Amino acid sequence: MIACTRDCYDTCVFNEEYQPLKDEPTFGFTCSRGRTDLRRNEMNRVDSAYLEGKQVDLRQAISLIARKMREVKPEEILHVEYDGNQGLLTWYYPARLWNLIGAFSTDYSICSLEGHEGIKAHYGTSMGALPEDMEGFSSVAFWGSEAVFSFIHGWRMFKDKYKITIDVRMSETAKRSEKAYVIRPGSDAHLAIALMKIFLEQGYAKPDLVDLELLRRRLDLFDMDYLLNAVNLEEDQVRELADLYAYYRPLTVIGFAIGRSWNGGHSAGLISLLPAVLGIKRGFYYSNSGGWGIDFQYLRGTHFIQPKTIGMGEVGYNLDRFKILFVWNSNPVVTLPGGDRIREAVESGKLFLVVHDPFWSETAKVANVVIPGATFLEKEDVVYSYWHPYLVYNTPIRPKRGVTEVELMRMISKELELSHPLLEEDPWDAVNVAIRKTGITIEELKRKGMVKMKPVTSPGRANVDPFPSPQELDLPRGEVLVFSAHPNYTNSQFTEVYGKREAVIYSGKYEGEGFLEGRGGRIRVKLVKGDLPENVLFVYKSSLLSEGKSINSVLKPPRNRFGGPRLNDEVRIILDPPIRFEPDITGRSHSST
Ligand SMILES: Nc1nc2c(c(=O)[nH]1)N[C@H]1C(S)=C(S)[C@@H](COP(=O)(O)OP(=O)(O)OC[C@H]3O[C@@H](n4cnc5c(=O)[nH]c(N)nc54)[C@H](O)[C@@H]3O)O[C@H]1N2
Ligand SMILES: Nc1nc2c(c(=O)[nH]1)N[C@H]1C(S)=C(S)[C@@H](COP(=O)(O)OP(=O)(O)OC[C@H]3O[C@@H](n4cnc5c(=O)[nH]c(N)nc54)[C@H](O)[C@@H]3O)O[C@H]1N2
Ligand code: SF4
Ligand SMILES: [Mo]
Repeated sequence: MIACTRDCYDTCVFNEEYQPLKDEPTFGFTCSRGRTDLRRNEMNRVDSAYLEGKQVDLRQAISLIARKMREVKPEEILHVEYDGNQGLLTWYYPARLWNLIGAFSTDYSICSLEGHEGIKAHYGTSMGALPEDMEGFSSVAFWGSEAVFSFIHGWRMFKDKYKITIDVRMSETAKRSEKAYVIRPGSDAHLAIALMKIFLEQGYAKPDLVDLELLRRRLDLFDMDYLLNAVNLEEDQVRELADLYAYYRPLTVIGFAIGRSWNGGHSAGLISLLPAVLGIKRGFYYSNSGGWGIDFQYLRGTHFIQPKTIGMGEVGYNLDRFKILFVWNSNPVVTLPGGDRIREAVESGKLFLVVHDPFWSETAKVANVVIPGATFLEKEDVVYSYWHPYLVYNTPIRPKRGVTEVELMRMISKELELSHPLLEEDPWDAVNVAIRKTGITIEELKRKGMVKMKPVTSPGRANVDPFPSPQELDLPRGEVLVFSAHPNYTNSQFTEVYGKREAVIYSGKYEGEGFLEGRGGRIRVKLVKGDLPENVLFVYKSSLLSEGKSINSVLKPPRNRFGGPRLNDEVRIILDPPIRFEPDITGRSHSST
């Protein structure tokens, strides 16, 4: 058995012939990436170790890495890794080496941290509905989620049910839903508050899961007109949505975009309260990763030593603090704000960059040292999902190429003559300890291939507080750049199969070429006019590169309430050549673009 390890809700499970399992959670179908993985596995691979662009022996590369590490202070080393592969031995366990030596870590906040914290603040857990709970719902509200592309099995579950979408544009999910509400970017907290006010006023609210008296006091601080103005909907529309919520009692799917938007954690938390106010138990779903009881801290060794951390949104702007950057399982030159500055720091000789990746990512291409990685089809690992409850033991179905993360960690430790129980613990023993709370042993998992976990936490009663005050909520004034998944790519991956896509900014008002300007700088971009609100600019998060520079090079995201970066930030478009106004035949002026 083998699970797709990509950062994806679905975590599809396949048999040895790489056919998607007929049973849950995969139901015999997968996405375009899943269908091409075997072919992709032979493309664009890093085939040996490289030093300054030249093939070298792996041992030579390792000894250079160790020598460089000896020359600097531990806190001048930063390791950046993310969810390129969700395996416990690929993503988590190898961080032990870096944590033990006292290197800087990121806070892993680029994607979902903010929303997790926002929801946890009310429920003590961010664990939401399981697939089996979802089956019991007759309706769904996709809130800031392009589920048609990003969550294909979740979407399939609700395809024939009543679907409501709340987005800042007519997304594909919105178009295929029975009802869609297009609101002002970042005004989700305001909308959730307005809905709660109507739930109380109309007698829809139930006291089973929340303290309604306290909630009423918090809600009284908000004026309905102010809320309606903020969300940019008519009162009738918000009342209609409240009625639909009370009637259909939908499962609320909270997309990760919510945490990366204005009022991020507040919005995620307040949206997650809606089902509780209606008395719906486990009525939301965000990400279940924190609910299985997998001890990620143990795997990373952070139960033993707490590393100093830097915000993932801030890495690109703080490179002068570091002399060595060690990257695996992520492609920060493209995907992190200011990530292009990594390339500049390497080229100017200020930063020594080591990348471990099976593929020639944009970050690998600019690295001083590249170490070839093995793909998930080529190594043993344990894989969990942030949606379904199945834990999978991955058996390789292709011959191994390159080195695994565990092997690399071991080689570097050995070269540095490091010895510590955390480094010497057998990785399978470490996994066994880390999954103890799930009640599953590694022995059982290896034998069965796939085992169903029982969550260790479940959202019960919800705390009304921390409820934001009107002063704590803010709204963008200008145009906001928003992102979503593309069906053929996972973040920056799969260009070897589906081609490189130049960034295109879709806008409600601009067409042509110009500059995209944000807090971090400006780049030249192509603009295409589409059906979008005036204040929304949209780009697929898999086509971030414009003339070789990532859209992330203009983003310098402020931190949201719980520290997550606000990627969906305000930006400006400067048309170049600028719009010319010419009189038209009616004598009024019109724009030529
Ligand atoms: N502006 C903007 N920026 C964004 C986003 C956005 O919406 N807007 N989205 C953000 C989000 S949601 C996320 S999750 C991040 C994702 O950011 P990244 O984690 O950088 O995502 P990927 O592009 O998927 O890069 C994963 C890398 O891991 C490598 N990889 C795959 N398997 C393995 C393996 O087994 N071992 C090793 N060593 N490497 C492997 C892949 O080849 C690839 O280079 O990007 C974020 N960046
Ligand atoms: N095919 C495919 N699937 C993927 C991925 C992929 O790259 N490709 N990536 C995976 C990863 S890493 C992630 S994080 C998820 C992402 O899952 P997605 O569903 O792609 O993205 P999100 O960023 O959660 O949500 C995107 C939606 O939120 C809307 N939005 C933006 N700002 C706001 C706002 O302020 N309010 C509201 N209500 N809506 C807003 C956008 O218009 C967009 O339609 O998907 C995962 N699945
Ligand atoms: S990327 Fe997602 S939908 Fe596609 S095969 Fe992997 S887990 Fe399944
Ligand atoms: Mo993500």
